[in-house]
Amino acid sequence: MRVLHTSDWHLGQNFMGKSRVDEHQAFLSKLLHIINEKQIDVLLVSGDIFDTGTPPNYALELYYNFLKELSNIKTLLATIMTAGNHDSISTLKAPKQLLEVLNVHVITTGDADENNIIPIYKNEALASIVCAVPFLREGVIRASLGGETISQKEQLANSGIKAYYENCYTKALELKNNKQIPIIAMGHLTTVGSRSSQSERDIYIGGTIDIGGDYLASMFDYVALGHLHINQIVGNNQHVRYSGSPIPLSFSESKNTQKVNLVTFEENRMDIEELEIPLFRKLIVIKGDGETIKRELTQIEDKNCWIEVHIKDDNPMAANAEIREFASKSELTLLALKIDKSEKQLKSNELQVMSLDELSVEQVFERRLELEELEDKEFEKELLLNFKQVVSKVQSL
Ligand SMILES: [Mn+2]
Repeated sequence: MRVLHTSDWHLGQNFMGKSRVDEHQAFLSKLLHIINEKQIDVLLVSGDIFDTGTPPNYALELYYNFLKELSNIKTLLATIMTAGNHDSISTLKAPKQLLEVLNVHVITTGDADENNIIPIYKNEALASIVCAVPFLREGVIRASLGGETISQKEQLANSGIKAYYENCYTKALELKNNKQIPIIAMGHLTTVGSRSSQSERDIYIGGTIDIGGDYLASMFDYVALGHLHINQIVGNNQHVRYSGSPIPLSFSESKNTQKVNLVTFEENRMDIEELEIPLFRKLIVIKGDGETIKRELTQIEDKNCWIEVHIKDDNPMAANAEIREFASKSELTLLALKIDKSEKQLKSNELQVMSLDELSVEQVFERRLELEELEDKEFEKELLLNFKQVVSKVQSL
């Protein structure tokens, strides 16, 4: 029994105005290759299939074309996909019944209507059971518990998630009926002892939900997690793992190695292998003064890469202009240019140069308003208030 575990594809991600379609295409081709070559029985995708609730059409096309290709692989018994916090329930759910025909199970909410305890049959014998747990939204968690107090909300969410997993495990045990087969769980959440990166949004506002790797480890034979983008083992539990995302999703992830996990169950043995996914495009972060950055830019031969620079220079305006000009001449793609204050500036605090992506929409307006040097402070307040109202109207469209 060979299981391939991946997650956090974020298809359709808009990366500072750039599309990731080529990178995703390269990854999905590689994935098909691995499934064929390693004769995978079950493919697990633990959430965040798409980057947003309304994925662009090219992302849907990628997804469906990939599923079509999967259906041509006769050795593959089943594909199980769960919704992550980025996914829209309705987008994933719409083709659910059609996909079942292709042995693709899509689990979106994990509520009572969805049968998320999935038996896998190989040569007509029960070979494994997968508890396909998606990102658990509040309603589903609350349904597995009674009562609620605001101060204990976080604790309740924790016990709600625990209760949910216990429930799944009990159902799986019944189905297992004392056979010697592995029970696998999927999940989309943070767990104790795991590392995170900048591009993962907190699951719940105001705190960290943490049901702990040890807890999951005590029940299941393998836990295929998603949500954190770095491939990792949770604490000391070799069989509780994050696959990580197959492409770096932010510049903060540029130093990660992208992987998928291959889990092999044989007799009573389990073997886990991390398979590296080659980078289609490199993300590069360069920090330093104008001269240092220019020097490092000269050394970049791969014109396909995307670059973020952090300028720490006594004359950031000049450095900024020089670096931009240099990058465009050398046909390098500079996606973000940030200005860090140099020691000298921190002392004198004279000129403050900031890049737009460090400021909120309101801050930009406030800065602009300052330039007007208005005498009438009430009028200024009124302008700001009107502006905020317009912004919130635009954002709610
Ligand atoms: Mn994610």
